Amino acid sequence: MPPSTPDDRPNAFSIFAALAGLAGFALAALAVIVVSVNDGGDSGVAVQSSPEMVHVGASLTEFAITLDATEIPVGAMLEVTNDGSAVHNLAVKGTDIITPDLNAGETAMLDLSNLPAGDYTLVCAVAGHEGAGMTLAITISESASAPSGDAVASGAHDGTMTKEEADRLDDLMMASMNAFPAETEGVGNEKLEPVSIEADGTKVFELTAGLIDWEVEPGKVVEAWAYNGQVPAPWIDLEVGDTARFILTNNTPLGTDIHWHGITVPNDQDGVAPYTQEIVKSGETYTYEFTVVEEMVGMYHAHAHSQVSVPNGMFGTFTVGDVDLPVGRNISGVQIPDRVDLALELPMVLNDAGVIGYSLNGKSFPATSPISLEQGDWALIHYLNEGLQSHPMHLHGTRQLVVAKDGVPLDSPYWLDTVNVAPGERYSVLINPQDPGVWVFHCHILTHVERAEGMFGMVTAMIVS
Ligand SMILES: [Cu+2]
Repeated sequence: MPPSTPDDRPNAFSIFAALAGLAGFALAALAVIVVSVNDGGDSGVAVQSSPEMVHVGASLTEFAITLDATEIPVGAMLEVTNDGSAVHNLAVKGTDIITPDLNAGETAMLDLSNLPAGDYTLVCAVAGHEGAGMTLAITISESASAPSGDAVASGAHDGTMTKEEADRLDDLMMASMNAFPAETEGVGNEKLEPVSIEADGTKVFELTAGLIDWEVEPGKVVEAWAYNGQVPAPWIDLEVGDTARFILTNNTPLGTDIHWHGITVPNDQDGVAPYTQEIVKSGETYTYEFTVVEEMVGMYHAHAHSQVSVPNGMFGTFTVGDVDLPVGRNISGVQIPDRVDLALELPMVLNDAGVIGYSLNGKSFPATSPISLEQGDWALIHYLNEGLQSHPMHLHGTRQLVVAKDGVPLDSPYWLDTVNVAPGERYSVLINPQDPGVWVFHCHILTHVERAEGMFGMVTAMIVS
């Protein structure tokens, strides 16, 4: 290829300029399309707004709508955030202007710019929520001034980032990781002890469902839905042949039931209202009783209104007996000793939604618990996915031997460094770290573990001494 001559350059530049001009035209056309779609008024998401467009903050909770101002200038947008724990939306009554359904923590824009001046009513259109109090009168007027403090967040990560901004983000990332392990209030997964044992040996347990304050990450306290005041719920650990009675008290606002996920129970104990029982209304109690007949790694959670209660914290681990370990066997060239004494058996409950959000055992990094082991220790970890997404769980420094799937011991255990766990699944893995150090242990969907301000969510570390 000949070296470029001064004569070539204008040519190359003019082609570039022409391409850039075309791209600019395409972007402008796209902007027009986006704006015109939004002008239809049927969508509250991802809008382009002119610089002078006024944004008014709106917050949804149980069961109230809170606005920065109820007198709103013509042409404004509402920036709507679900600060509650249930699903909500926001609509202008008598119009088709409505946001999508928002899960806890989600935000959408509601475009009011097509509405002429006048009086309107905002409501949450989720069944029953308007009647419960989610209704608010507003006035749109020519004379209203913009409320101070535009709350629209900006987070540009393009080529315009300054060195100062990059350094600031680097510092935040390092600080977030150096904050591990952080102390927070509350621990989940504590073993559930019987409140009494009947003469015939029946173990009687109490499970009380209710709303609690839960510190999910340092300083971030959410209104969780929980059994016995903890997230995850207490760990139920029985032996094959045990008969257990569970007395459920429902102090949550909605009706509920308990499904024993993966545990073999008679149909009338399956916990699915209205098929196998009546729904347990708020304030009521209900009793389950069954005998566990086989070894299992299971879970328990609400079935009715599960899309609200489970992501918000009503989930727990239920083990029966011990998982059969492949002792004395050779697995892909690795000899497992004849005797394996576990230094640790750890349920790791995965979640990604509701007020708990991306978390391991009810905590978001750096509040997740480190896994402390000594060189050569054996540990058994049960992944239990109570979330709405799959999570590929990746452990640095040692392979994971998958010994059971959904509580069933595998005829052919296998080694992985990343175990993908879909909603409802359980995987039991054996680890035997040999190299000391701090080894991170995290979901490998990177947005489940990092945001611009640093590491969070589904991360912990195995600390081998
Ligand atoms: Cu994930």
